[in-house]
Amino acid sequence: MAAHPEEFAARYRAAGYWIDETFADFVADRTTRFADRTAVVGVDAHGTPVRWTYAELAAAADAAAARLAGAGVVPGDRVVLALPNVVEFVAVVLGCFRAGILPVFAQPGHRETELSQFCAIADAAAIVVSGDTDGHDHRALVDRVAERLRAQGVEPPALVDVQQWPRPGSSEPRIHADPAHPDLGTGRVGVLRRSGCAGSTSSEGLFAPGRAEEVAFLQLSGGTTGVAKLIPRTHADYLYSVRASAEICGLGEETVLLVVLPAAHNFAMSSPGILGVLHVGGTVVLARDPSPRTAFRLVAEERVTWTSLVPPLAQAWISSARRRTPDLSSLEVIQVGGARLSDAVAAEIGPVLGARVQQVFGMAEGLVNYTRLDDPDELVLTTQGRPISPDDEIRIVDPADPDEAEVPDGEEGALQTRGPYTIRGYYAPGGADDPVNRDAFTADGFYRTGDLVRRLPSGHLVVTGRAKDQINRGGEKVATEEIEGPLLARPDVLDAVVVGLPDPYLGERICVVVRPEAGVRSGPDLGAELTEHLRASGLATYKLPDQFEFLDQFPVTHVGKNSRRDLRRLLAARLSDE
Ligand code: J2J
Repeated sequence: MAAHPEEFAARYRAAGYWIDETFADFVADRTTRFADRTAVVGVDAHGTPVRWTYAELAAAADAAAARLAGAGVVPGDRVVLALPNVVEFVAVVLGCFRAGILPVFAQPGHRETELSQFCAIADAAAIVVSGDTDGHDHRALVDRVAERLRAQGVEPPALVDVQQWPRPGSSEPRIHADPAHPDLGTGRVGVLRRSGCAGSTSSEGLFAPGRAEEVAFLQLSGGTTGVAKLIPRTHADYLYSVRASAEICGLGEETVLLVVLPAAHNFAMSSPGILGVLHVGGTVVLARDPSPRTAFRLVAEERVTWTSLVPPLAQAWISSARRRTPDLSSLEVIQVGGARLSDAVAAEIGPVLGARVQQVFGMAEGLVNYTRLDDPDELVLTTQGRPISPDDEIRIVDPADPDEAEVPDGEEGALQTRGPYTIRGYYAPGGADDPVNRDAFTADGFYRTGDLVRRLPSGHLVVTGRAKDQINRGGEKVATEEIEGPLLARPDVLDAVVVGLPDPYLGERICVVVRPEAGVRSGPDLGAELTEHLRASGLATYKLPDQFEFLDQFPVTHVGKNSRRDLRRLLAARLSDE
């Protein structure tokens, strides 16, 4: 089960969800239509302030595409982007779209473990970083990625460092001037080279015919295993979610969006995000760091009307605003999503920050739920919203039932979904038959979200828990296996289990319960050594544990397939009680 079956595709076209617009068309149209309006405000990779009109953004995008071409990237290639919130990020994304290059949306916090997986799975032609960023040398990081890939027999990607580009505003090459790549900029490309899909032809089925229905980029899955999963989103499906999101949120030319979350995250890109704002001719303001101080300054200076936060940031804004009474008078809506917002914090946002709350429960695989701006307070403050589309199909099943029978109305169950902008399969070498796809999708094409929810008669969903081996640390998703794997490889660790413990600020914090080998001294020193080991193994910074616990024995579980999951639950329950 990979591409949407024709019967569904036909329905989505007939309903007007899937239209014949590619991202190349989108960029060309909006940057022309809104040419003189302000598109992007932020800083460049050197920290210099930049303001771009839509016309200037188009020029910057063309220049970025030309630089990728100069690095040997051709239409149809995948390019891993691991950039912070700098204006070059927007230029590179739109440049890729114009050129028919497929971005792979990584994060600047990713390290060689993640980046080498993305490069290998996507067979990336280049990796784009901002050299010296936030205290980390990303050029050296790319060297380490290349080393790992070579060791696996994979050709390493070209390094593209936006810090080595001319400053925005200086004269730039135009992509049409590159005779080596006559297709660049025409938008007439975007078909994946078959060799590109990890050397396999069996994933052909992931790509539907017709340009707008081809894959436009790869998003990242939060992940539930040690193996990264890439999410192939098509022009048609994603642009539908962007248009519908902009409409639900009532965005217009006057919208000024402050992007505080990592710009490449699906929330920041599309719910309604950067693309939703560019769709309507509004202004995107990029915050280089997520601190309330920076955000409050930008809100006041740029008269920001709209922003998106994860719950810990919403809390940070509330406590900061109580201390310094910033001018947030322009702010109309604060969206909160990515992790469960507590009802108590939700109720404080309006009174303290003076903006309306919108809860957003979304996933890079597709489905996005919003509370609507005219929903009664009760729903806005206590639910995570309802789906974008009338054709988003929701199924809530018994997580303990192997046949996945639906639970009675209103009861808690595991959420499965299918619809016009939800994928039918990950971008995997084995295509539909790949194990990641067999586990994550039902035979009839529903995506198993791993979330436990309850549905109200209004259709609003309440997220009540999770049935996947993942920790949601304030919106950042970490698969338990990613941390356990490198620890289990150590001779002084007999066993290690990662559990999420309730945390008043993060929602959940990462705790590793370790059974040391006999005779090994446990304690803070061992904890620090294990953290160092994880860092040295090349794991993303945000996945490093918050806490270690050492036990001589683990509680006993029933032997069986899910025993490790049960063990996690037992340990989490035991540690939370303490
Ligand atoms: C509880 N859990 C939530 C919420 C996401 C918009 C907003 C968020 C994401 C995102 C996104 C939650 N309450 N309000 O892509 O477009 C958890 C669920 C879900 C997983 C998806 C968007 N909002 N979650 O967070 O792909 O567990 O997308 O399945 O990063 O985050 O994570 P991700």
